[in-house]
Amino acid sequence: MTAKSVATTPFPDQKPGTSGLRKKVAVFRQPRYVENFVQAIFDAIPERAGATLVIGGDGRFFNREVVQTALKMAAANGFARVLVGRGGLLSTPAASCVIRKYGAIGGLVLSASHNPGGPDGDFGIKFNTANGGPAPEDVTAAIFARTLALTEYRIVEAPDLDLDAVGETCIGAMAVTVLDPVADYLHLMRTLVDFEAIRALFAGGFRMRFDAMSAVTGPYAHAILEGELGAAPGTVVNGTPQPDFGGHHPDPNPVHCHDLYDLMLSPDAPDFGAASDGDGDRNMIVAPGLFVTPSDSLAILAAHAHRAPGYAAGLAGVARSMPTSRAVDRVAASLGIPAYETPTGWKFFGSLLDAGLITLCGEESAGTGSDHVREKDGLWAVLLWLNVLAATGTPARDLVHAHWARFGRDYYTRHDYEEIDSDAAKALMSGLRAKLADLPGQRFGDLTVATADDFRYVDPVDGSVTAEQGVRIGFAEDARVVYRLSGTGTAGATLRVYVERFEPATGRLDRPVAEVLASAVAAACAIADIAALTGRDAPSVVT
Ligand code: VG1
Ligand code: CO
Repeated sequence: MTAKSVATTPFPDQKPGTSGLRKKVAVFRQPRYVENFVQAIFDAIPERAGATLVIGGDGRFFNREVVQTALKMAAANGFARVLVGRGGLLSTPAASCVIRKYGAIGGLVLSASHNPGGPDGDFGIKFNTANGGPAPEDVTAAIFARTLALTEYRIVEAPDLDLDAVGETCIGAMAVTVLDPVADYLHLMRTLVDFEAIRALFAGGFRMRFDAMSAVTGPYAHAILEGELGAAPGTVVNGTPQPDFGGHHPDPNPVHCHDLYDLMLSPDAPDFGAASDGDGDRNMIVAPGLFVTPSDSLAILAAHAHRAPGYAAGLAGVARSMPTSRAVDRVAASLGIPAYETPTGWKFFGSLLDAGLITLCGEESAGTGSDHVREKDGLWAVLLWLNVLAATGTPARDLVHAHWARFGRDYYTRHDYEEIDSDAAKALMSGLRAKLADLPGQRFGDLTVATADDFRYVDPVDGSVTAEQGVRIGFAEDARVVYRLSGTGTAGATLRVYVERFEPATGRLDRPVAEVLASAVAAACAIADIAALTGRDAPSVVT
């Protein structure tokens, strides 16, 4: 079996975004498109000869074809071994786990996460480095630069491998191990959370629903929740991964996961509801009658993590992305540990986790994680919640209310304006940046602007600087608005507007979120002139 070089020419649009390269499936299916990007990644790994690579994806349409292509290219590029999940499946956190456990040099994670799948949906390829985390900015910049200079890619001519049976095989001199995608992840979870306590909880009649949204978490949730922990059969719904996610948008929020949300808000609600996204790194938590915002979930887990065996020694520190509410900062202050604020995207947590500065971290976009892997981890968050519920014996809803009664409540909402014109979006952001200096002191309804800036991050570990990470407006009344453009969309631009307002523990903690935030939302629209510049008088999605 010989490797051959195939002549190619660059594609100009292979710049990785917030989380890898994401495009419509039709873009990825252009001849040489996948090959070019994979070759550019491999060229960015100078030490690849003799190394181990991990390959896996969320099972969406085109996953199998890209796995086969990547395997043949890995063989032609000198890797000694590839670990691939059975059926080409690995959830994003499981891929991170496998990279770290087996000392791989990195991995290809094939996913467009929460974006829809199927032939008309999205596909994505992300490179994770040896720490198991998304490649940092300097690596993605090198990959992009390489995509613009490619003249050839390398591949072996070989028949497709059978990926549906666990075991050892090879392509030429390269060994290929087909792994059970769940096993290593399950072992790791056993070391972090108290399976015995959660088993006792379920044995005592605790009822839960987990919606896997026809995506990759299904097999993990079936095996762990129903298999290991004894949750009643039927606890996991939509548990079989589908290439098109059953036609749904696998984004675990009250809008796209409304079946679960509606159930949890109905009189028939079980004790706990949770869901995960396309690639298994996001989580939604819903208590009976109460959606738990991801920002609150992070704060609550930080306050109670010591109840789980993996975190019994306490937390070194915590981090959140800038648009995430400050709820976790309040917990950190009470624990006397540092709280870091990073740009959006999990890659920015990597250096803090590697340096041991933080133990838990999260984002407002339903991402929660810890130092156990270098990705956010949906099912892990659910298991940690179950551990906390078992250890405290407190119903989920009461736990949230008790948290607010102690720390106050950060009322929070995010408004997304999807698929707006790219030039209009850029004009809106540059218009905002141009008036930052004039905003302080201006009044909008009952709010007065106190601060206005564009978030610039200096990584405390390696000193790297990332600028223009979102415009943030702080109000004297302890409210905040943040604007940024999405880096994961595949059509036009998406404007995200993040709005929050703090109510101290002594204040009113159970008001409707929309009511509390109405004036801040109005200020956000007025300051950025959203309706005039985007032609939209309402957001497409409110979470
Ligand atoms: C979004 C979220 C961000 C998250 C990213 C990847 O990015 O806002 O918090 O890290 O998706 O998550 P953006 O640039 O579209 O706002 V996932 O589950 O899509 O890998
Ligand atoms: Co995801």
